[in-house]
Amino acid sequence: MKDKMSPGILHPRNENALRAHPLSVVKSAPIPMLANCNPWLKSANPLSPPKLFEAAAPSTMVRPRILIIDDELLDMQLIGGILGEDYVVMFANNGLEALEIATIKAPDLILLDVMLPGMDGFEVYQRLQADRRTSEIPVIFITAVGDVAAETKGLNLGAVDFITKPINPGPIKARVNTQIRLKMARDKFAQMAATDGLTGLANRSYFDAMLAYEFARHARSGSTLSLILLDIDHFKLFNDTYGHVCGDECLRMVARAISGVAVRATDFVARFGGEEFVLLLPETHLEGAVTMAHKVRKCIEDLAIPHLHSSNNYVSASLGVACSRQLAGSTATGVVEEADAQLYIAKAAGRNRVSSRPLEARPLMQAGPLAALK
Ligand code: GH3
Ligand code: MG
Ligand code: MG
Repeated sequence: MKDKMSPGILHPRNENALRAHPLSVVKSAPIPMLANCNPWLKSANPLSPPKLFEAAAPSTMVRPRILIIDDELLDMQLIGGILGEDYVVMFANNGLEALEIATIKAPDLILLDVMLPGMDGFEVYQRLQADRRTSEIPVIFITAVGDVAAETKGLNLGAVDFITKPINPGPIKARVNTQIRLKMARDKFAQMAATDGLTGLANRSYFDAMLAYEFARHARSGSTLSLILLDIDHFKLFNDTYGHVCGDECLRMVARAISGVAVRATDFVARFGGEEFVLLLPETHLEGAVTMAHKVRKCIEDLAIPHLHSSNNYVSASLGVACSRQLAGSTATGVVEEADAQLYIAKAAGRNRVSSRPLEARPLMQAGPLAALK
């Protein structure tokens, strides 16, 4: 049997004073870098995928990636040699190949020769711009020395800089380093804007973008999307009893527990607000989502965080589950509202439980009043 932390450690002397809690001596673990915590693209367009974390945050974890697009082998080798020490260098010798590599490998910077056979550098640039997966990648044009018209055109199109042939190691390194530093700073900012500072999970605005994107994707493909809304039970009393510092640590532990259960690459966990969390489960039917919700509930119970005012003396959570298939004419907001309604039922039924409507009862709920606002 699991050795649970004893609630007996609680402070006995003054009922009004904050009680000592085992968590108050727990040193907070560093906020984990969660695989599904993706910094998010500027766009609110639901058809535009929020950018993958992996693609956008190479800063300290891996070396930045640079794609060199040039049809002259010697130049490519020369530039590759200059940059290869500090960066992961990839090559393409024509426009089509370049577009493919840029889409798949998400480089941090592209060096693009203006003079290419077939599709020239300007056209490659315009195609990169037109695709949301590549439009944020900074591009430096490579032009022939003295080709002012090409430099002007490139900069007017939106290139961040240009370098000239014949290649000089000093200037090229300096210009590339500057652009990479700027890219890293932008990525870091995007990551921070999408992350909840306390738990390290995705934050609410990032969740909203993911929900819109996943919902649109599922509507197009006709597949199933499920959602779990989770609320910690009697958390106000937890704070009142043990203090907000313990409350914060409790939220971090719960966040880690949820992330430990949602391990599929497509599962997405976010802090919905306060002591509420949300799991977005693409390609998942109601039954699968309910099974997942039970696992999450148990994991939180198994943390065995003492809570004097909880029915079993430990921190627990209630969970509401909804599935896009259950809703007639469902909307993204409608799925959240259904999960919220189920969460309310779980609370009313005694907390520390999972609630969902049976599938047979569909259509279960029309899109709620908020859906009309969207
Ligand atoms: P219920 O079981 O019905 O959900 O009751 P509850 O007490 O959990 O719900 P209520 O909405 O009354 O209280 C939520 C509490 O969550 C109040 C608020 O102080 C606390 N809370 C929200 N965000 C944070 C946070 O970031 N840190 C801490 N420590 N507490 C938080
Ligand atoms: Mg709440
Ligand atoms: Mg609560």
